[in-house]
Amino acid sequence: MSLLRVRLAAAVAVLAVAALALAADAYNLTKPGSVITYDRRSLMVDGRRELFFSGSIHYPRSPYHAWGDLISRAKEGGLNVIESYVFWNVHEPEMGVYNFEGRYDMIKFFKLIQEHDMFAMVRIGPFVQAEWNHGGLPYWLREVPDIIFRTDNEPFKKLMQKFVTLIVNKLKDAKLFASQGGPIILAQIENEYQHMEAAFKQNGTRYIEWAAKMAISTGTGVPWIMCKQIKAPHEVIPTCNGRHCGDTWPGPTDKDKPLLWTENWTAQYRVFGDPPSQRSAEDIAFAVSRFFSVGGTMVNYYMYHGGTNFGRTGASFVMPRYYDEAPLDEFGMYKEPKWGHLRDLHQALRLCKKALLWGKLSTQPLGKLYEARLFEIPDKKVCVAFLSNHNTKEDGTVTFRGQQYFVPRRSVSILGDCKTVVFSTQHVNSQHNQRTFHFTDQTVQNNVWEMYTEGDTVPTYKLTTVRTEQPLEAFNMTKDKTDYLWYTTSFKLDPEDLPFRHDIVPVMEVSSHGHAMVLYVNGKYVGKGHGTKINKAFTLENPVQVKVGINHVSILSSTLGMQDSGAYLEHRQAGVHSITIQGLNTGTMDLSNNGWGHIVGLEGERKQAHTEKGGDVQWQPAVFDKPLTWYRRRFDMPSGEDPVVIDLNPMGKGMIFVNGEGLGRYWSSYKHALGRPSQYLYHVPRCFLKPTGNVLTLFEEEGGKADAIMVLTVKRDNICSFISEKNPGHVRSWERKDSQLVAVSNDLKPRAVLSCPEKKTIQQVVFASYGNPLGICGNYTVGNCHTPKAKELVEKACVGKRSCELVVSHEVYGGDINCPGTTATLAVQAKCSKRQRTAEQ
Ligand SMILES: *[C@@H]1O[C@H](CO)[C@@H](O)[C@H](O)[C@H]1NC(C)=O
Ligand SMILES: *[C@@H]1O[C@H](CO)[C@@H](O)[C@H](O)[C@H]1NC(C)=O
Ligand SMILES: *[C@@H]1O[C@H](CO)[C@@H](O)[C@H](O)[C@H]1NC(C)=O
Ligand SMILES: *[C@@H]1O[C@H](CO)[C@@H](O)[C@H](O)[C@H]1NC(C)=O
Ligand SMILES: CC(=O)N[C@H]1CO[C@H](CO)[C@@H](O)[C@@H]1O
Repeated sequence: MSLLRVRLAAAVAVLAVAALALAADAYNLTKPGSVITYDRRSLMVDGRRELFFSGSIHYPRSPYHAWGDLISRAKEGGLNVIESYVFWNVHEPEMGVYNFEGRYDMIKFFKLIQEHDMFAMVRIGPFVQAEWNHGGLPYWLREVPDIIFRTDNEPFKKLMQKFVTLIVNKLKDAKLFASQGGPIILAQIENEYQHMEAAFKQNGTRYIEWAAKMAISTGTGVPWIMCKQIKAPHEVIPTCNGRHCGDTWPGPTDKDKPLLWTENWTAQYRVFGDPPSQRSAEDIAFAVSRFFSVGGTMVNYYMYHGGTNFGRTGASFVMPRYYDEAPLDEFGMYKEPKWGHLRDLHQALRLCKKALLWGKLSTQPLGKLYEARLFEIPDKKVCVAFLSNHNTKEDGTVTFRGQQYFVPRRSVSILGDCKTVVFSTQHVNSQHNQRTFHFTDQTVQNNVWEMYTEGDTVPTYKLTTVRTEQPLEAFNMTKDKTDYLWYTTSFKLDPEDLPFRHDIVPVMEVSSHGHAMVLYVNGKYVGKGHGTKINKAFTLENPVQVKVGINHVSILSSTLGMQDSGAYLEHRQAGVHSITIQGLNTGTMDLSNNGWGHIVGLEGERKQAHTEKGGDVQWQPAVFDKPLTWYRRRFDMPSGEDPVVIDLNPMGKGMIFVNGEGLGRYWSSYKHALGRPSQYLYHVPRCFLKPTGNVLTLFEEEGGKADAIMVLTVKRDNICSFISEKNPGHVRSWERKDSQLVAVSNDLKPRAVLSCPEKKTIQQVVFASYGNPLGICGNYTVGNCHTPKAKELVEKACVGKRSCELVVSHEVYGGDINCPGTTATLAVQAKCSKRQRTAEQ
């Protein structure tokens, strides 16, 4: 018996794819130019040493309306440098076609940094990784004949040089380099090349040397750096990326180069499938203190503000929400205590700047796992000491210069004059806050949905134009214009092919290089499957109802961004590659060479269904839970100024748009190990919204109850303080008295400062206890020691004010007579809100 297949003519058709400076040390950045030099000790601006506290903020990850606030909040957090990568694929989407508008207006971003009197670092790459689509490389580079990315390859080097030169010239035209009076003091070429060099061997070495010379030849007048590149060419400064550069990195081998830390991860970026990520304020402060204690003079927080991977800009599997755990969260709100604790650290280090930049470094072991590192200018009596405890489980006490110090587990204490503790990484004096999401009326008002479904008429082979014997590679087909590619084939079955027993159902097995797919047989939804960030390839196995005669297979394959790391990025593959049907009477049928038809993109994409006007599609009253369906509704902007998010918990997987702007890919059906979607709240910047009639559009692949989607607002109105009287007090500066440096402060008691978000005041003190309270911000409880008048005193000092300061001391609150001699902690939770309007208003 022979199996009759409809052998489809394989014809490849040509596819026409539519195609700071803080007051005292302010530099005058408007003067003709500054010279940036360096030695082992530090970078220097016009010969003057400086400490650099830098934060990464990537301009395309926030609307430009938000840049000014982000930069000023970074400055308020004690930073004097802002860093950004440059993103080649958004600036040159087609070869020779450039875009520097809106979120991509790099020049405007660096000018804003200058207006804030801060320095800047530009990391041009142009390969940047950055969890950004294709690591920043444009798709079209893959189609350049004989190209191999990031190695000694002429086509790549030629295009890389052209782009780097273009960017440098644009920055020069705007006079943005320090040498021209601009803010940019450092520029980066390539990115974490070290492990690529191992893959490309001598070609890699030749390439990285070429890259350094090429960068220098652009003549920026500022030093160039290479991060994570131990054997960097002599012309550039190698820098460290990591979590603990103070303990894991000995510094550049060239002894005339400073210790610069370009990426100190403030958390971990997340991909779909990842559980929440954390890195505590205490741990970051510990690592940064260690770095400065070994002679580091610049740290860059990666990220200081992450923002959003809007539309299709994220790398494979990376969620739209980027480094939400950074000191400024996805919405640009202060994440406390991270933001405040690092601000306090910067202030403490700056207070000790003289010793740090000009003092002589020495170390003193203080016992196993305890160490003192000090910088001292003896004749001037300028000194700073870092006392560290590397024991992760035990607090301890050390004796340093005849005095005893309590050093909590895994901490660094900074002694500003080698005597007075001005900062301890484990003692957080800054306030805490709690983020909450609030239901808005806009969720229920006008909750009327329309739909346009593609799932009822999935394409079959007949409708396709691009036909080959085997399924085609997906990135090659979609050319980064869409995530979606249809694969279709048809085959014929005779009655004797079908299983004789009715309880045997044939199984279809579809294998893909990634990233996800939805399978239809004979126009009916069969199932879905997906890979993961680590294992992008996957196989979908599903029982299928086949019939005698011609059967049609339609597979919608999707990708979630192009990979952003590793060698040979230009060869990465996605999409369906093989398919079989098992359990037929006649054995396994292999359809991999059966003749395949392809359609790039969705019908709704071609018809612009995502736009505010709704495109050329026939919108109809919605029926929910349908796969491959576009849904949309209108909603008004929630009142007030709190950030707005859309809760997509009820949905499966797809894309979300508001007024035609892509907010990113969503994937609520992919649950992480704790049983929750990695991200279900999607940021809608207020500048994307109009007061009324905003259009929310989704393309849903799997089905979901769109009418249960909620419009929410975001607040950080619960502010808290949790400070022990043992914490270091607040030192404002040093003064010389009888040739001794003494701390200038009202007194050296720790202080709690509670401060509401802009335009809000403290309306209520929800909790206050002076004693041994327990819990976390949002849920404190009274311990067994408690002074009765704490709440009343806090209310008196705080209610009705935007911010208030509370001294943490027995002298203020008294003691609990039942707990003599205990060290007390002040815990306060307060609620901020806008002042109540009066009845007449
Ligand atoms: C900065 O330098 C420019 C040019 O040298 C000069 O005109 C200006 O007065 C300076 N500004 C300050 C604040 O020193
Ligand atoms: C180095 O480049 C040459 C061509 O320029 C190529 O033949 C060789 O395979 C490359 N070696 C590696 C390790 O990439
Ligand atoms: C991508 O397409 C090019 C021709 O455009 C072809 O040479 C190459 O082999 C294709 N790559 C894959 C992985 O199919
Ligand atoms: C609040 O904290 C107490 C213990 O301090 C704990 O038992 C309780 O579950 C917490 N409640 C919430 C809502 O987190
Ligand atoms: C040098 C260093 O600390 N590298 C770490 C960076 O973070 C990743 C992910 O958390 C770790 O795997 C590395 O070890």
